[in-house]
Amino acid sequence: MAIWGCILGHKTAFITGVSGQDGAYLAAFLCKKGYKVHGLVRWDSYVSPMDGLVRLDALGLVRDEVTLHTGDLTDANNLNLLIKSIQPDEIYNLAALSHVKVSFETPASTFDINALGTLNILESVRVLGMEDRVRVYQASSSEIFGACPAPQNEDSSMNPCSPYGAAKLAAYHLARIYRQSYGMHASNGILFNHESPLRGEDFVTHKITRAVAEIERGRQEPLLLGNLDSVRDWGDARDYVRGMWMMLQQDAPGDYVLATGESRSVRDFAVRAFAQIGVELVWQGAGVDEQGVDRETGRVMVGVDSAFFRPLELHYLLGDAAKAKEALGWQPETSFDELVGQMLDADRALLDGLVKDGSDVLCRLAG
Ligand code: F7E
Repeated sequence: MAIWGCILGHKTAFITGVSGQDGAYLAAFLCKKGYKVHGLVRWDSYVSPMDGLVRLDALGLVRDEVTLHTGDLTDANNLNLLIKSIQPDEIYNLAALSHVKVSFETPASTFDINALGTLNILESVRVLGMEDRVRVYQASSSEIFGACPAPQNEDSSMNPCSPYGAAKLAAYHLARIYRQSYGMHASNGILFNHESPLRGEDFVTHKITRAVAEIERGRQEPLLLGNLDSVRDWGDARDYVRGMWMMLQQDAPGDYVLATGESRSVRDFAVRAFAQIGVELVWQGAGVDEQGVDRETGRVMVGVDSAFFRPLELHYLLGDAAKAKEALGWQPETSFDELVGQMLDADRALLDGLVKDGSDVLCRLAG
């Protein structure tokens, strides 16, 4: 099947974590390029099987374009059989426990999925003797840098400060070891934070835009956040999945940082999002007593809740993507303001019921 695919010019891709933000956008991107796309989804006892596939559904991909397989990254035999039957040209390992704070609560399963799961993919490719024909993308993360001073690039020291970051660093090294030991085309995409209307609402950006859209529609409770001074380099997930694909089109594998090179604090993000509904935030108080107040009305819009603090915080991330720009020709295309505006517009449309489930807006934004 793969041979015919090659003759016809169609490549086959296998995406783990296809139902997540990046998986859905990457699947849409590859389908547009003519790839045959297979995706790994974990079984879960949803009320409706579609509940776990909302992002793919929003991009119109569930029924026709993506072949879904039930499986689990921690089940090596399951992965072996799938990779053997799919015969992919490219594997994108995007499946992960991706919430840094949750990784402090479930460190063992985080390590199983994020580190051992990556090992299972690499080992499958090796034991199936496919290392000469399969290219592997490993979703690495700026969390591997931890406390390293900014800006961070491929040569920066890696001192993760979360179980998530430690597991991602182990996976990063495994990809390099398999590349060096077996000549495998395995590349690490060291991606800084990347957001979109499909971002889970427990990540700070979407939590903020959703709350702002709700406040615009009459919600009275303030938005409660954790560390307001944490700084991140926020880009657009749609730009970043393009970069993943570019890495696997290179003759040689490598490790690449993808980032915008611009950093902002959580506080800045909130200020920008509230500005879009005509609210100018001013800050009063300090620490857990700090509040973001509407300058005009004096109403409290943002408060601090220590429940959202992490046992150990990564304070400052700012990426230097010079290598990806030079070697891949990659550039982020969406500005920070466009990103905030698009996320807010998608939340507004969902809340207004302009679209049944956001599909129209999300498809338009899929790029
Ligand atoms: O937090 C602070 C929080 O959860 C960003 C994942 O995709 O990017 C993501 O990890 C910052 C942190 O993302 C709240 O303490 C304040 O400093 O949106 P986040 P993250 O932890 O940076 C990296 C690159 C990944 O690889 C990960 O998979 O915002 N913060 N208040 C808050 N964070 C959350 N979630 N909720 C708050 O209320």
